Amino acid sequence: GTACSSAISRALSFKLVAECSTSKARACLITLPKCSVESPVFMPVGTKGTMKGLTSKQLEDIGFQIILGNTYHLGTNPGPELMEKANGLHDFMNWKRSILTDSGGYQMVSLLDLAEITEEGVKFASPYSDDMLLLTPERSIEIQNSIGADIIMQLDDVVASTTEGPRVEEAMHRTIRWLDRCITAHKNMHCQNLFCIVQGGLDMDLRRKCVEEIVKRDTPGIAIGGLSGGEDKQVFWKVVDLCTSLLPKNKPRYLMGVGYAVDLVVCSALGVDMYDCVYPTRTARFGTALVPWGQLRLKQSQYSMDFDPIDKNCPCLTCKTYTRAYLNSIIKQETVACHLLSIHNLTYQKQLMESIRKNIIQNTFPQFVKDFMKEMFPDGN
Ligand code: PRF
Ligand code: ZN
Repeated sequence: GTACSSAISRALSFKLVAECSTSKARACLITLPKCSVESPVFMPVGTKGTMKGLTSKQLEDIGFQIILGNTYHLGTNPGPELMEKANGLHDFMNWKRSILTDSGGYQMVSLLDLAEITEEGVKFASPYSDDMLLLTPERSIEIQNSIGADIIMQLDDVVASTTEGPRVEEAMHRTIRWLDRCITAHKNMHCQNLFCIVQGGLDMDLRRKCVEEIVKRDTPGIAIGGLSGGEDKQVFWKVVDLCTSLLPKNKPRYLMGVGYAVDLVVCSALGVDMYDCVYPTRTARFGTALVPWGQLRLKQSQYSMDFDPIDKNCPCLTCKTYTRAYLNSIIKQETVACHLLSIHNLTYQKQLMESIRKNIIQNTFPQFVKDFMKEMFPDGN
């Protein structure tokens, strides 16, 4: 795999900067090999300047300190050899700050419904050829070692959050067995941090058992997976609340696949430190802008004569340069509008996380939550 250049320091140091006195919210400093990360943090998905994706330069300008790197060459096209030749994903995409990669199985299971899960791993049809590929825990780690991200994820067995019965328990136990295989396979302990993932569906007992087991493995950080799949919000928040209550306080907690503003605020109050989601860029592609009072669907004709920016308080390039009317008029030539809306939506996410962090540090987080909710839900629901 892409070799580590240094074995001097630990690959992650974690500092609690401030704790809210009325909720479980915390502001932390997570120091990774390439860049420090201030949390709570939202990680955008860094694609290579495609339709909904922004360039590394644009993500850096918005101020992101860590992005999600694509594991976009799982096994093929052209494969890990490319990463070896490119000297890792940081150099390849010219991103000098931190990167996290996911293990790939979840993407395969959720994107291609042809995936089949066995004890060996996740079997799926290659998106590039007629081949069947088998992603084992060992293979996932080998690929992620070659990509060289600062944080890598274990392969986990994810079931839809609405699944009930023995399959949920099986997936939880298999996730722990796969964690052990990932730990054994991991070659770059001193420069890449392997995070484990809590599974167990919406079952409180399974979540409790899972946390108890994986915490023993003492990984540098812990993710909460298997949520945000259409389950009831109250139940979703309850599971997060339980997990954060059981997790060690001195390690980062990463809630996977969560990115709605209200969830970022609530889950930060519950003690989550890291998030990722395609939502802000995906919704940009559909012509929707995120604002503190909800969303603007800029395709609607009500904006065709509206000469205000998306949000007059937003510091982004799009809001400083263009009106709602202009965006409405170009939205059919998708690519440009999509980029401008992605810049705005990611700036909104970044600003929201900065506000959360600042208010935790200044011990004004409870009032911030009240103000946020009042603006987002003026009718109280
Ligand atoms: N596991 C992995 N990646 C994920 C998730 C998960 O559970 C989610 C939540 N459904 C998003 N991304 N490996
Ligand atoms: Zn803006």
